[in-house]
Amino acid sequence: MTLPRRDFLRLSGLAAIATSIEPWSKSMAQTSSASDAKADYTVRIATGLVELAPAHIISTTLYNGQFPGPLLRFKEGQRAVVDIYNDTDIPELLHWHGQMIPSDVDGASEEGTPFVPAHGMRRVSFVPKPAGFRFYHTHVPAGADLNRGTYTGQAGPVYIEPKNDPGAYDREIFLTMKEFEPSFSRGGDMAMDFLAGEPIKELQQRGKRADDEAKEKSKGFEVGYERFSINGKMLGAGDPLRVKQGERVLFHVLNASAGEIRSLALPGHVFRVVALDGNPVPTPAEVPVLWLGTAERISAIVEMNYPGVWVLGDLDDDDRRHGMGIVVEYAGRSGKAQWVKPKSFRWDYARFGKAAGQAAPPDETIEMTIVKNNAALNGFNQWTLNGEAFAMQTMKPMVTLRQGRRYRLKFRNASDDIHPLHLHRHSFELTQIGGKSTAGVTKDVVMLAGFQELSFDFVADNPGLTLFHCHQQLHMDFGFMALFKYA
Ligand SMILES: [Cu+2]
Repeated sequence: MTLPRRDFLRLSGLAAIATSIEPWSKSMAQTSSASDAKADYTVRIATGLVELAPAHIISTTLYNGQFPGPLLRFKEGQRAVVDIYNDTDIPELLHWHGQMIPSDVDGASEEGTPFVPAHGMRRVSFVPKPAGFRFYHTHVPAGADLNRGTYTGQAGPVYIEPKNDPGAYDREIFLTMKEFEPSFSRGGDMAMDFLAGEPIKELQQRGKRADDEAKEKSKGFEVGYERFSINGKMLGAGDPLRVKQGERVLFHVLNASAGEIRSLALPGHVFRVVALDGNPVPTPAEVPVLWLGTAERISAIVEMNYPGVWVLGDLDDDDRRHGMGIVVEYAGRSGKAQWVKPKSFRWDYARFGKAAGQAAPPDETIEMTIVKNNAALNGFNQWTLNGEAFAMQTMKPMVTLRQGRRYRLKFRNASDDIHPLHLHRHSFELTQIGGKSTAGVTKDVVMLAGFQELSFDFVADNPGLTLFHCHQQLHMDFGFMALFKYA
């Protein structure tokens, strides 16, 4: 399928390189003067193979020839140097998701980060923060091209070691959940009913009005996948996670999908959630199932006290059958891995918030209403925020921030889709979600349920252009983005 949009995105990407050279020449000069020093890490972007299973070896773009990309460990507050080589034919961007770093190294062209040129390299240097579980991934738009952006294998975990580690666990295991072999379809089958809260009538009516007004009566394209994996292996194809009875395992789970929402359960076990998006939660709590929107991370401790051979897997039977799971095998146990469907369970972020918490009042509240225009762009849904779809041509900032002020963003979702909302270079505190007030849960991605509202607060404490977007590649490429600038 060739669509004009694809060429447009390619051209706009090149235009952004040209415009970014001048404003960032100063930082380029700084980085080149440090070029004698050895980099802490080298990341090489290139086409490679992933053996999802012996009979399913796929070709995609990878970091250092592997999926997931290597775990990069940094020390909080200690400057790091990373050399990024791009062996592909297209300019790339490597985004340091969840870090509070300057715009020129954050890895988003909309913020002014220079591209890593095709067949070229760029050295970046930054002070990693805050401590916790972060990740890195490509930030190029994909549009109608399913061989680009987060549809590829360009994702890997980052762990920023805190100055002091509490560490009430025996070992750490990183799990990256990821789908491969994407294709477009009309309509999807995303789980919808697992988030706390109820749809708001007014938003349903607003959504219906948009449907009625739309020229196209059919829904736009959705993306589906053939293969599912954890740490680059389909269920049963890789080594099992070998555990001992009584062990406390700290799982760091990353949903590195381009747009899917994932769940994870381990029969007979509970997850004690200790951090969301790498940030410790005020109220650690035990849950039977983890739910992760696109780009979300959960750190959870599992006490291994139910010996057997189990499937740690997604609740979706079809996705699990196509690979979304990993076997957990207790020492001295063998046999076929067992899956037991957990009881239905609603995911409620407020559960992990302060017990009787009220967030500090904001200096300013900004409301954003999200509307979907069915199939308005060559068969793709177009997304608007307060009536405006983000335009790559103009990159016009929507919001002007003043440093030091506390902003409350109130999102009203007039669509039936779940949106994993992401703010770059800042973290935010959830203040209202699923119809409830909350405080203390600090994140950088949050799922907004269909026809619901949520509010989060953030302090404008990291000057520079800042991107806000839905983390679904398909939504962000077709309008669901906004740029914030500092006054
Ligand atoms: Cu979205």
